[in-house]
Amino acid sequence: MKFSRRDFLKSIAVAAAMTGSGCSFDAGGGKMQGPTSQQDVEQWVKGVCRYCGTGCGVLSGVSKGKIVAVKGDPDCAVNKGKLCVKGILLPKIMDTEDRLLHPLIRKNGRLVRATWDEALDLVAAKFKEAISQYGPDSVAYYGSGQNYAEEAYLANKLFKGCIGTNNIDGNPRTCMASAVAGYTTTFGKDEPMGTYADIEQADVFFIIGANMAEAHPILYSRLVDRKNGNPDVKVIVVDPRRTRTADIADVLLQFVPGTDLALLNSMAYVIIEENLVDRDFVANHTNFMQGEKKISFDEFKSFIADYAPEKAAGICGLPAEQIRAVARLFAAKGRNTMSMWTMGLNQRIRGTWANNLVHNLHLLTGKICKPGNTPFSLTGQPSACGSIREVGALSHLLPAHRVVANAKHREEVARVWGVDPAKMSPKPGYHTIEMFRAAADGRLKALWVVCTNPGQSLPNLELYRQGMEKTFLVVSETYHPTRTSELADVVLPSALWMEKEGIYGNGERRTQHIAKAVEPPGEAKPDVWHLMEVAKRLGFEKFFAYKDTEEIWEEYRKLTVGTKMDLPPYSRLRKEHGLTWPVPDPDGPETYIRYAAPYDPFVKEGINFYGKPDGRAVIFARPQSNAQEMPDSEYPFFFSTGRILEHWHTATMTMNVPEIKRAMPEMYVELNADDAAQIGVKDNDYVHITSRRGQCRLKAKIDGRGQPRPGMAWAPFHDTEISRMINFVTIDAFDDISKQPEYKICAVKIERA
Ligand SMILES: Nc1nc2c(c(=O)[nH]1)N[C@H]1C(S)=C(S)[C@@H](COP(=O)(O)OP(=O)(O)OC[C@H]3O[C@@H](n4cnc5c(=O)[nH]c(N)nc54)[C@H](O)[C@@H]3O)O[C@H]1N2
Ligand SMILES: Nc1nc2c(c(=O)[nH]1)N[C@H]1C(S)=C(S)[C@@H](COP(=O)(O)OP(=O)(O)OC[C@H]3O[C@@H](n4cnc5c(=O)[nH]c(N)nc54)[C@H](O)[C@@H]3O)O[C@H]1N2
Ligand code: SF4
Ligand SMILES: [Mo]
Repeated sequence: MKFSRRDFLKSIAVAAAMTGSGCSFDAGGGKMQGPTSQQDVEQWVKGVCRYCGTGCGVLSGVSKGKIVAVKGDPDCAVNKGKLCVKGILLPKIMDTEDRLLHPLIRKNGRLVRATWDEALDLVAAKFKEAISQYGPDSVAYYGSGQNYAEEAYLANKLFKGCIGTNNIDGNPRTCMASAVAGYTTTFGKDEPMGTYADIEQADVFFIIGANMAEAHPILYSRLVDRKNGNPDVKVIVVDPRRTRTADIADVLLQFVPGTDLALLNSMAYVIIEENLVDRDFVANHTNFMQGEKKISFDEFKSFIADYAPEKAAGICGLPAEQIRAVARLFAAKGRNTMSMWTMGLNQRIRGTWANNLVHNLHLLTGKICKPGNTPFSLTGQPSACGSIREVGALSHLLPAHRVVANAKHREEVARVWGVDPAKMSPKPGYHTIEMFRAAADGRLKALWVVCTNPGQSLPNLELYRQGMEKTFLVVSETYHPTRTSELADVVLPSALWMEKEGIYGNGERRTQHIAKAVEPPGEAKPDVWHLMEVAKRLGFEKFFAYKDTEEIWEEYRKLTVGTKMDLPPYSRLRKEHGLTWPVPDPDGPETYIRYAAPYDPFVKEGINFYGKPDGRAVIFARPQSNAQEMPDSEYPFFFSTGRILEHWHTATMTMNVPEIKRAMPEMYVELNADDAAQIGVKDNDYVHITSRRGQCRLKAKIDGRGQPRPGMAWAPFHDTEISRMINFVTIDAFDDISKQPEYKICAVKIERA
């Protein structure tokens, strides 16, 4: 199937992949020429897009102290000069009416202007009081995959090293935790072995639970180019909803939500039954396991016997022959296969297992650690990898993929931090849901939220908003009000992207530098400054005496040396256009593929999964298991949630872009046409979506951009209007391994409003 540029533009709704100069696009009727003006640009400053984990390089055009234009960085390997609509329109998020220009403190129930000293003294006093009265575990920090690495690094040092609590978590828990757990259980180390360059080498794409056309548009454009240039390339899309991504699919498996485990096991069944296993690879590089127990290939085979396509077909709602066909495509000898997935697998109570089962298919067929052959988890946020997974800013982690439970790891980190290792707790702190539960039930006395908006983005929101109101809440934000800052006791104004220098690490292990291009407005200050000032007031000044972000980075970099996650020096990152780690020689090359010679500098020959003591990856026996909440007679629909191209999460940034706001002012719910007819709902009618936890009221879209299968409804979570905030409806059940919540499935009823 040939896919034209026109189809591509249509498929991503508004023009994406526009080059920086003189582009135009039609945003819902309002024709706009050249979204940003390049005429008066005095200087182009190098950075990285503020939004998705693709990590497109950008050049920001500065004029009279303002960013007036953004174009794709032609020297960045990720995007080679292309940007999607959100990237191109970045200048519009800088200078907005709702930018927070000075600190706010709650007095007599109202947030009023305060000086920096008043605000910081109050934060320090409240944290001190809680720590001395209730101990270090009565305070917590909730951070973000959109923070610069230096910001997350300092937060980790302050809380884990100085205060002595591991209560630091962040929004990647809602996003990447199952991918982390998947990689670490299967391979012993986090993060993908491949890079985006595999896209240009792959012949078969297995895209499961990812809507790349809307969520990773520039990667999607690379996929479209690969397919257009090579007629033999096949694309398989697995999603219970027909999405824009499915427009280029050769096969769409529009299956029953939550039946991925059955499908993936059934593909493994076919691979074994039809002799598509790479026996040498399996014998030399893998172990089979069921839970903690090592099993034999034959035992695995009898486990998988339950998943014959004829049986899985009934569970998944797919023809058995289609499952067979897809397994054959995946496993075809002599062809390269790349899997990509995102939240459709991760945001599930069996997200970790689902990740394991994708890895299984690559391990069984040996389609791994070779160009174009890789199980590649797409990362959501611009620096969920760089700032959270690598820095170790989750409640169980320490820098460079270390863990708090390991005494040697704690000592190594304490040495570089200059703190007493005895002060560092071996006990993992609160993960996200537990943290906000602790706020709701009073265990948490003070909470600092930085660069994330949990007052809108957490599931089962009613409970957690109450928690945020109860506890002493500090919010570092660029805008006000947001659905979180409105609940705060103190709001600290933050410098935004390119108003501060720092590092992002994207989804392919690429570390990239963002220069400071302009001054922040008003009294806004970088988040590192917030952290250093609070640390000082808590008595930890000597641990935070940095003169710039380079010093912070170089301290952190020491912790990466010799870990096989070696990061490059700042001086190099300033000059170059991103490097994929490990970069063990500070002046040496980046790494294309991990675990395999000749690419990985730590592997002399062949393949070595060195994250595991015996160098072998694990093929796991994991059974199908239902979502936490399944449809029943009272709540008969599957309800799923996600995102659309134009908006970013809680839309604090994108609703500030007039062109985007005009095109997509209000969120909606997608219904299947047959379901809509049955409940008597027409396109654009309003409906109530009700779960056991809450309700929202949304416009119905039938045969719109995405089309759910019968029995399923789907809505984006970008709307800030209380009656349209779908997280009052979603469930807070979470994966017991990764602790990631199940945003992708709950049960609802749908009625005309
Ligand atoms: N435009 C835009 N891009 C973004 C973001 C944004 O806000 N806006 N956010 C970024 C972030 S942080 C993230 S995490 C990524 C997320 O990127 P994606 O995960 O690609 O996006 P989602 O829309 O959350 O969900 C993807 C798909 O999962 C499907 N799905 C639902 N249930 C199931 C299921 O049971 N099985 C399977 N296989 N699929 C299912 C949904 O129908 C949906 O099409 O996007 C990143 N990119
Ligand atoms: N229903 C549903 N809910 C979901 C999901 C879903 O699929 N469905 N997905 C989940 C996922 S994957 C994610 S990643 C989360 C994302 O959820 P959030 O992280 O809560 O959403 P954002 O809108 O990205 O919040 C970032 C905030 O940081 C502010 N900000 C921007 N730049 C800076 C800065 O430099 N410093 C500071 N201090 N603040 C800044 C922005 O204004 C914004 O308010 O949502 C989760 N929630
Ligand atoms: S694809 Fe992602 S990183 Fe690239 S311009 Fe678009 S939002 Fe930015
Ligand atoms: Mo995410």
